[in-house]
Amino acid sequence: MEIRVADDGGDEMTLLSYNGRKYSFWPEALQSNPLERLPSVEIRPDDIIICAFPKSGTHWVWEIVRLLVAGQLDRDEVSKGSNMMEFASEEEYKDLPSPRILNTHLLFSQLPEQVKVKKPKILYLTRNPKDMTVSFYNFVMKLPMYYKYTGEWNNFVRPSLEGKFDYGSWFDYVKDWEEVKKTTDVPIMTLNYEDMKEDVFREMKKMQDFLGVKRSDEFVKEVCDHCSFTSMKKVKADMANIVYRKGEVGDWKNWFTVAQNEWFDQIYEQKMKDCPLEFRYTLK
Ligand code: PPS
Repeated sequence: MEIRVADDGGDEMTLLSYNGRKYSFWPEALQSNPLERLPSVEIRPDDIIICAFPKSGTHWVWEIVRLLVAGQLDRDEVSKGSNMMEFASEEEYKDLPSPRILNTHLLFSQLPEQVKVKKPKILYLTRNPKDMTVSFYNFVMKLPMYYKYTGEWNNFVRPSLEGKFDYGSWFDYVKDWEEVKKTTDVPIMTLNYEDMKEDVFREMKKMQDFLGVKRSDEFVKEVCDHCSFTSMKKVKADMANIVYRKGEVGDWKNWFTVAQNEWFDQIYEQKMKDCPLEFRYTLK
């Protein structure tokens, strides 16, 4: 169902509501909603699933994993979008060659039921919530045909972090994954955007160990370069100005006012008091 949700200034955005949760809106979903079919989607044991809250660097990790697994730097423009679990059609799921590199912003409990049985490898990615929120705001503003939103940053921050918009609350999302990691026997590796910005080569070596892929250091370095922000912005022409905005740690300082920052720190303390997750908001 198509819904309109207001920010703190009364400006509304269009979203998709399904089973009590909110998703990014796209008109085709009103005809055939892939989310309805998702629980029964067939999973293959060699699937790799990248899970992240929106704007955490999913495109970056997806491209790295795609190239690491392929073992070659092809320049084919495969779109991450057609491998996105909540949007993929039945045909797209079936037609993707193994190993499929799937990606999603859904919770673990929303993934296909076969995930628990087939135990595909999951790469779970996090990013500091201040930069994530800035990235989210800019993304929404760049897609007026879907979100139909023209609100101000000042009116966006609070409702966004309180979970009013698509995919709900970042806090609930990361806390849910922390619980899942404690209980499931599905293999999950946690990645973090700031760690990747600090040393992507180091993080890629960990990724390939987890995925059971062995590539030479030279190749891993080539993938690092191929997947740098500048290179991806150039190559991924279709999404260049929408997804590849700044690619930095700490841009939130250009957006959060002192008051918003104080409010955020207070909310973080309150919501995360039982969850020992820590994030870096700047890199030295
Ligand atoms: S989406 O649409 O939710 O799947 O977006 P997602 O890919 O998760 O996150 C988009 C942000 O990731 C940044 N990005 C990168 N950073 C560093 N290096 C590379 N190669 C890279 N590719 C994407 C992208 O710029 C978005 O962050 P912001 O802060 O908006 O620039």
